[in-house]
Amino acid sequence: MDSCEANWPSAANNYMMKSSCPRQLTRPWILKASAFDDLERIQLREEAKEMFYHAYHSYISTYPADEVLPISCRGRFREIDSNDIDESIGNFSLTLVDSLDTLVMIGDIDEFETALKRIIRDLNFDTDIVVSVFETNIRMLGGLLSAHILAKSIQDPNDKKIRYLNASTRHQLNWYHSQILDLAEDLGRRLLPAFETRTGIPYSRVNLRHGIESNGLRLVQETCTACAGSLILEFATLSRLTGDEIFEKKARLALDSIWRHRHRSTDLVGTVLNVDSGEWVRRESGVGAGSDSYYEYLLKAYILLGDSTYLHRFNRHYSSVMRYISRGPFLIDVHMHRPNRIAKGFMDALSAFWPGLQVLKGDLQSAMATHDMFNEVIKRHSYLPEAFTTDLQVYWANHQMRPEFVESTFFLHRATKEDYYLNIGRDILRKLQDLKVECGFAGLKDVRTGVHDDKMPSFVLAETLKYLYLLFSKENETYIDLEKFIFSTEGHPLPLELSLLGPNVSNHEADFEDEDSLRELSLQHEFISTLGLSKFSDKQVESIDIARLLMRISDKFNQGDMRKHVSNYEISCPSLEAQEMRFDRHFHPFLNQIIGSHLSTSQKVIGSSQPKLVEKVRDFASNDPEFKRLAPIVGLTMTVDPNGVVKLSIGNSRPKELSKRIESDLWRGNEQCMIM
Ligand code: DMJ
Repeated sequence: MDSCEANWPSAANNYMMKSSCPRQLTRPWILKASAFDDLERIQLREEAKEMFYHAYHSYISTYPADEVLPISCRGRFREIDSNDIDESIGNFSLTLVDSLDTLVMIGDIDEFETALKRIIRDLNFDTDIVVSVFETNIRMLGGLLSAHILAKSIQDPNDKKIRYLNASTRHQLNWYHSQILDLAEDLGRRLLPAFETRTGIPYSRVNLRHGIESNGLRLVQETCTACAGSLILEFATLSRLTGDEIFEKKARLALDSIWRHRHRSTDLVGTVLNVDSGEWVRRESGVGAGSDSYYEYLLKAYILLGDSTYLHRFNRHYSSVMRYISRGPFLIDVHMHRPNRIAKGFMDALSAFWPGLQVLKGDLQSAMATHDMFNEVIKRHSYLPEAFTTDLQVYWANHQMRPEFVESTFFLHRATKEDYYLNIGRDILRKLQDLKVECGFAGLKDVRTGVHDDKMPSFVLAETLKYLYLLFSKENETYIDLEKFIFSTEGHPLPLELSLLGPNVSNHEADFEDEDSLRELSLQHEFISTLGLSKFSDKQVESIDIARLLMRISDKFNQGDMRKHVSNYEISCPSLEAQEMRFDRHFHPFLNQIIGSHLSTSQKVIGSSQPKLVEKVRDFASNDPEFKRLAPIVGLTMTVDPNGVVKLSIGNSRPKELSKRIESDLWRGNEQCMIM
């Protein structure tokens, strides 16, 4: 048994025999030009767009329904003719709102404009309908907010704060006066009564007209961790755009409360808790259904809002997940109080978002292994079943065309530029085409029988088809500049500059209960400024500059002459703090990944070539204009050590205490962090 195999649970043996170890990432920093045939890539991109149109126009023929039933070609409404009790729909034209920003991403501003006008004319939230707070937030509120932001950006493409477009447009949307933001605010206020609980953790359901004072809503006190913990991105955006702090405060207090109720020694959370007592009702801890976007929102809240409390919490949870839940490429639920006891023998399809989140975290190697495992399941059953066992057997057989796997594929492709992920994307697209029916795409009741389900959830348009389109699009081919956004859990883009746009709601209640946590956070801050990130903003050096510089250096060492001298690469600096640096909010997630690869690897060269290498390094450092411009500002130095390892370091002074900690705990005695 090799070292990789030894880490895998024995139930995975079947899979192991077939695929041996997960693929290793080689030379992750090389951003190769894609060898995937470009014509084919463009065809696939256009095909994804056509698929979106097929779904969208089918839906529009049933407007103002929430969704279209793709086989019977009828609209799906809440409780009117079908007694539909699904609380993610609410007679509020869900699919249209959820699709708005996809229209912009594919560049159909005509249709975007028509859709906005429809919504402004017709949408009314003053209805006696009970909806899910979580679903309404991520799909409706998120859809409205990103549509408003994009409408503003189209209206004034030269406004410095909101310059988000890659392409010019003849549309001016002169008629638009923030009516969509008004709708979002109205909706946000209708969700607020849900937060009237002793813990600040919101009820899972609310009546749009009567709050929680009807339908016995106060009696239902259970909610899921993801339901309560995935509100901050949309609520903070609403606060920042309207200037009213209430939304962000409520969402933040809910997160504070979940954090307080985590298990103190394992740092794990369960999947269901009581909104009044905060007690855990279901104590299994995992990353799939019930918890998924809670983790996602902690990391993304940090990236979006720059509040390191969220990062601190994410990091603590991440370490616990990797310690207790992650087993080889699998993620297996454990009991939050007894983390060595497995709580479930299967994984769900929702967990396929995890590798995408790991890309943002910078843990590319684990992301690739888990993503590969999901791909194996798909290869075996043609589609990802709703749940499967660790020997890759079907556990829950339905398939809802969920976006998580394609989302992770998109992020992995952006981070690695490997054609491998385009090939996987092509397979996903082909399989999805097989689900095409008269009025859209229909999921499967059972992946083993291929029997269709007459449903097309709104997330197919908001996410699945969007991520497919984006996967086959080059950076400059999307109508909006994705580097300026972070995606919500429903695939709605929210701008990274958000924290500059409005009130900053911080001061977490009971943030850091113990001295260790406090110390860790202040060290982290110190480290970030020591590394020069504060200098970046002072001197107006942007993250993109430094990322480009690192890429230039990397390219240099992997081209022609130099390539001969490079023999292998090895991981040598898995520094926690160095990884934190990447999440300074001035750093874009995709760039984080690129920089991350540099930070965590070293490049070894053949001893005998060393003099030549030293010469090349010197030559580069003294002649490259970008290097010369940026190196003094960020404290960047490049050296070749006696073993022939090229070292790059950022930052030149470190406080004593921090330096001690780094040497003992993190950098294992290395004087400086090597980033090549
Ligand atoms: C979507 O609404 C979101 O991605 C959410 O986070 C999870 N469920 C669906 C997709 O599966």
